[in-house]
Amino acid sequence: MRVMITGVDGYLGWSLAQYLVKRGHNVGGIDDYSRRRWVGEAGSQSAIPIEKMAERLLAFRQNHGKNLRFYRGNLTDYNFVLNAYKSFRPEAIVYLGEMPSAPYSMIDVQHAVYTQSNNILGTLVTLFVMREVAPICHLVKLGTMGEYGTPNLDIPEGYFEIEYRGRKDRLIFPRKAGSWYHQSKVHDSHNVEFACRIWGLRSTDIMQGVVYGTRIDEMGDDPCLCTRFDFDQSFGTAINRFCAQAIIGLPITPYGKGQQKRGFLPLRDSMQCLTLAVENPPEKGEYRIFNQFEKVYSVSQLAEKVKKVGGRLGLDVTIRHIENPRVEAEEHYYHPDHQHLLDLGYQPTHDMEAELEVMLKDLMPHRDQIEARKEANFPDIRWDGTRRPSRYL
Ligand code: USQ
Repeated sequence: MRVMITGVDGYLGWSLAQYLVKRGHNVGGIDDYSRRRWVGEAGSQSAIPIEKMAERLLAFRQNHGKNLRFYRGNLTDYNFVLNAYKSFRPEAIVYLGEMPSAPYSMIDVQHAVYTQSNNILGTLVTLFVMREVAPICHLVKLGTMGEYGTPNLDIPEGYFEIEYRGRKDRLIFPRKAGSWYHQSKVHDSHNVEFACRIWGLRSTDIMQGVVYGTRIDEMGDDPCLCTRFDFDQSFGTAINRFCAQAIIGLPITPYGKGQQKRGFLPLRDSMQCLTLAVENPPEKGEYRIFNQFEKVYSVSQLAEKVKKVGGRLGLDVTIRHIENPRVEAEEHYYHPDHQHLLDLGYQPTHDMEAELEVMLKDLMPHRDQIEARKEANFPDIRWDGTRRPSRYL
């Protein structure tokens, strides 16, 4: 298939391009390098050095024997996106090109407005372009498990049956997101569902959990093929941050009680699942929702795992709870369904500790790179709009 990846320079996008090309697909990509800029603005850098796009594309061709057709531009620019899709003629679009950080979106009004306009308008433009030039193309849209929040109910995969005052309907399960970023994904979901309903487009909306990991096998040993790895307070996800902390001897930082539960999955599982969605498209007009994660853990359980595996590798790892900079439930019920991808053949990586060992070993040679930006690791962006470093509890 011809698959266009928006956000191809990012953590997931660069990995997915390689995963797909190894499976025989033709891959195109769109990016304007915003992720590099945002992380720079956060005072950080990728722990694993990444090359400029020109070098990445060369290495891609040399290692995978095929070109990645790259289009540099902004996803909210209708004419640019129209021309890119006219030229590439995608059969599937994997839409990863959004600002993905909850803390970044909570900094102030400018960051909240930027996040929502970038994410929501970019998706909206793609929907219009699809209607115009690619109406049968399948949009695999990256949403987030965070759209649901943590309701005191089981979380279905998107839809649920409801009976109210004697009448029944099948509706989209209510959303209760926890940041301006997560809210942007909720708005995206509503727009995508609407476009499928009125224009007959087809889409899979992926409610993905928190991804961790440094590599997928398809990257081989060429350093030009590595994907980025962020560990700052905004762009590093919990486990990735914990591993970076373990490497340079900073205490691992569960926020508050550490009993927050989330669905987690390794990078290699994320690639497997996105590919299953691409290769098994929905019907015309269908809007379907997948909950994409391997297993639910609490933040404290993860901290303990990183400590254990780090200890095996000779690292002296400590865990220190800090004041939670976010407004979120620290103890709650969490039971989301995740059956659709298993039905399509998803084979979860069950061995988290083996994955953590790979990560820590991959990060060890880049200790200096992490050390140089360790100031950016500690959280000071607070959900009440103020900025001050969290205290140790
Ligand atoms: N957390 C800590 N300590 C840390 C970092 C995070 O306790 O040092 C906690 C957070 O308070 C939260 C949980 O770990 O309860 C997850 O935080 P995170 O930063 O790993 O993830 P989050 O902000 O939710 O966002 C990440 C991605 C986002 C994606 C989301 C999936 O950045 O793009 O949408 O994971 S999910 O969490 O399922 O909504």
